[in-house]
Amino acid sequence: MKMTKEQFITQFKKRLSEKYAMGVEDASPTELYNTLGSLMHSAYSSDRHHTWRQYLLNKQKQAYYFSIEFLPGKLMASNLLNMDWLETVEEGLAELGIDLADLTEVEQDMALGNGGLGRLASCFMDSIASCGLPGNGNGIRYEYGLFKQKFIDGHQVELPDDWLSTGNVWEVRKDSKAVDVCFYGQVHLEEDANGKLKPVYKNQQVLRAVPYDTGMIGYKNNIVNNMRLWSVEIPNSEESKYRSLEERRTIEDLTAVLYPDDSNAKGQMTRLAQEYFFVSAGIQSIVRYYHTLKEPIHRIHEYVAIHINDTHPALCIPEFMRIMLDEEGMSWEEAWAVTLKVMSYTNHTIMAEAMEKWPIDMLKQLLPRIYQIIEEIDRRFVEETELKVHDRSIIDRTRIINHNQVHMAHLAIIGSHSINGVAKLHSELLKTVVLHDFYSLYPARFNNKTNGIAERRWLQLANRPLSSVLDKTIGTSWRDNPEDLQQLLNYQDDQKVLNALAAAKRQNKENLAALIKKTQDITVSPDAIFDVQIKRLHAYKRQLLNLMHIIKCYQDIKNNPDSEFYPRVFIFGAKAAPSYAYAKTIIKCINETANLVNNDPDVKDRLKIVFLENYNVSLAEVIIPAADVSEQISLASKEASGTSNMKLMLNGAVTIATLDGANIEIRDAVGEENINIFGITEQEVYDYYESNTYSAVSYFEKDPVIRRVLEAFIDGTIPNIQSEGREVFDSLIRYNDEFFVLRDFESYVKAQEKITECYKDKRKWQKISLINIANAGVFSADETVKRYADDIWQIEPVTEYSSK
Ligand code: 26V
Repeated sequence: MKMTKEQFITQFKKRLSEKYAMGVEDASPTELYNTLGSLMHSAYSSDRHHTWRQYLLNKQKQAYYFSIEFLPGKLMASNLLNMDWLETVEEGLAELGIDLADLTEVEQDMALGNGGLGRLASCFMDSIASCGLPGNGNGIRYEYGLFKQKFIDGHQVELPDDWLSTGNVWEVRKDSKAVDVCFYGQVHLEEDANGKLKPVYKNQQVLRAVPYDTGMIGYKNNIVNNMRLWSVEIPNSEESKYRSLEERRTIEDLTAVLYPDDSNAKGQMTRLAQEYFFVSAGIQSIVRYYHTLKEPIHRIHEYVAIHINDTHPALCIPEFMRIMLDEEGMSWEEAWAVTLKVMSYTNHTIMAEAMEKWPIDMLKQLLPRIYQIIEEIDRRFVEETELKVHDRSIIDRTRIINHNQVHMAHLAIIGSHSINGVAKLHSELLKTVVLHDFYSLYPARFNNKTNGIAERRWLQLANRPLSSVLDKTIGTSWRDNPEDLQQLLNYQDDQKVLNALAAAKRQNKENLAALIKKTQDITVSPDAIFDVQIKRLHAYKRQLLNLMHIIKCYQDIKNNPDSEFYPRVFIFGAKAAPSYAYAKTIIKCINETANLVNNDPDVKDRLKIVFLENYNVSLAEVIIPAADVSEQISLASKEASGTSNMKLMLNGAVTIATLDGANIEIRDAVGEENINIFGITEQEVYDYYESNTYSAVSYFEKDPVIRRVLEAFIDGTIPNIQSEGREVFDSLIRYNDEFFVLRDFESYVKAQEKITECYKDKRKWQKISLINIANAGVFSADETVKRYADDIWQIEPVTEYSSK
């Protein structure tokens, strides 16, 4: 795909003229963006076709990553990088008087996900292609992505994200690959001519699933995999049934919006229908492809691996069974044997309220045949387990159908050969606590796959100043092999290198400061410590602990205006689920505290609070390179892994963290001295649960600092939070502080004081920052997906590969 600058310029001008009948001078950034996008698209399409042919000819086993969320962000820069076009295009455009950044600016973020789970899926897509692995995404093409967040009077307001309104240059609609997905109706089983039971359906609703494919381009390897997203339509044959606008709207709503609630599954039919819709369409298209290989159906597991990303696609299991039984004519035993070999499942959360369950009636009504199959899986599970265990109560706790509900995690576990958590601690907790019963039944299925991040997006693209220092210091091999960042350790006492790293950080901080000025009209100084907490707003992530520490700092300054206080900018980015009232309350409290602190002359700009609106992937790409401090302060045991912790570390931020999720592995990588650990351990948390001895009010009574901080929430110190301040106060004192914020407050404050002291010692700080960058390579998603490929999917990189 390589070309020269001159070739690019010629082609670009030609394409612009063909597309818009225009010259460069007259074109708008959007027109220029579309021109470049379309040029890129044509250029990688042949590689895409070639990759696909190669997999087909080699009959390679392929993995299909089923995820209800993908969160790629913008694709232009990362596609350019992976195509090895970035420099040529930048230079070529510059020659035409165009800044590439002005073009990428007009691209809309593809935000078809809520947070960690969706972003992980997209990092994996990048890494799978970059490692030359045959793996594809399967999901939903939501017409509206995650809501856009605005603050009005400090409150979060949600606006629709109409991301497709400006078109999408990367996707290709594939009409020929559309399939039908059926809902509702009645079903009964009848014997066919061969004496086999076959389902007979009445009154089904038939919908059309149309795929839109987006190329997932590997890093400089000519591999282009596929992310297939499904969109709903009314089939021609059914047109006459849906006459009224309202009837049509109900159908079209199916793939209209991404559910923005990542804390509790709401019992909505649409959500359940979404889950079945993309699962059924995806599996049908896989089986259809499999038949072109002309291999016998009972060997499908040798060619296909299906991954269930969290429980949302767990219907993969009964749907795959349905096709094997009803369409391929397999016996139950044969069908179950292949299903188990094909399926694998990742758990992403241990929060009980996020465990997905559906009422039996709803499943039965929407998916009568699937429900029959789930019932039979459940019946056989019970029958089999009864023979294995002495204590019958385990069956009650593990079966799929219980208390009128279908437990999706149980379905996913019972139907998969591999079950993994996303960090060492998380995977251990699954085995010992959360899924202990299942672990005792199927110990061999359980394994760990610590999350990873696409280092190309989060360092090479997001942080070019740092990348260029790295190139000059250790050469460029880290770009292919992030573990080579280790070589940086040789320079930890080299003041010239430390200065260069500090200069890169400074440049990124200036860049973020400019963005803060532009978007929030707040002036911040790059001399201050930039302290960053960016993630979904959740009680367990404890943005409140951060806020309480800020209020303490403010009170210290007020009580002693002339005392020394090292300047800090506290930066937040977070969306709250629209229905999550408490999370919204915290947003309001942070915003009002910001208002108070940022405008108080006594503070003399030593303390600033910035809550950036509409946190998303693109904003993260600006914030992360500028961070000095990375806040990873969830209550131990609650954060499955975290991935912003890895991104911030990679960009030289120093972490303040509890021993939770992947923070533990970060500590192991950098050493105790190069991270600031505080707070109770997961064991202590469980001990409190067991002994029931936690008393939040006693901390309020004993600790005058805590008392003073909490009183600020209810005594008018922070204006405009009469009800919100009371709600926070009550959550801690009246309802006994579910996430042990008061328990960890003192040790958090101490850790923060240590950070300030350390930062004042510039050289020491720079060295710690370097050590963090140098050790971040182990968190490359390339390594993570290779482990999935070897241990779970049993897929191999394409062997014989010739470009075209
Ligand atoms: C649940 C639901 C429930 C219904 C409505 C929509 C919805 C969307 C997502 C979820 C589950 C969210 C789980 C999640 O994002 N977990 C995060 O996964 C990251 C990647 O493994 C991990 O780093 C984070 O620690 C974990 O919180």
